[in-house]
Amino acid sequence: MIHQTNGLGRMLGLAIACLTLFTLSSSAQTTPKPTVMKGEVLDMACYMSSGMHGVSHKECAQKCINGGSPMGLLTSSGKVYLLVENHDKPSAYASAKAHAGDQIQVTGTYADKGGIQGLVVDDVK
Ligand SMILES: [Cu+2]
Repeated sequence: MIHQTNGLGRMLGLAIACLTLFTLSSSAQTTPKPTVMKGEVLDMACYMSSGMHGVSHKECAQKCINGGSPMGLLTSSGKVYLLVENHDKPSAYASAKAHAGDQIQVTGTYADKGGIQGLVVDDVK
């Protein structure tokens, strides 16, 4: 009887350990943590070709972005992240487009693919 209880207890312990491990690994894979970043909305065409940004470039940035130029976020540390639309939340990306040259706060999902670091935009403030 005692032996049986111990065996059951060990099995239960193992089952709980497996479940915990499974829960930890699956949550890490399926729900990436939202990232919050602050920075200037860049018109990537002018920034990549000639480094132009900031208040003096605001009007041009708005034109370029309205014309289809990709957007980036220039953080205070000088790092640039490509901003892309979350197809489930297109209004957030549209809101970023209206802030060319402005400082904004973006909440999104960080992604690193093929050397490009970017944020899938979920929310803009
Ligand atoms: Cu421009």
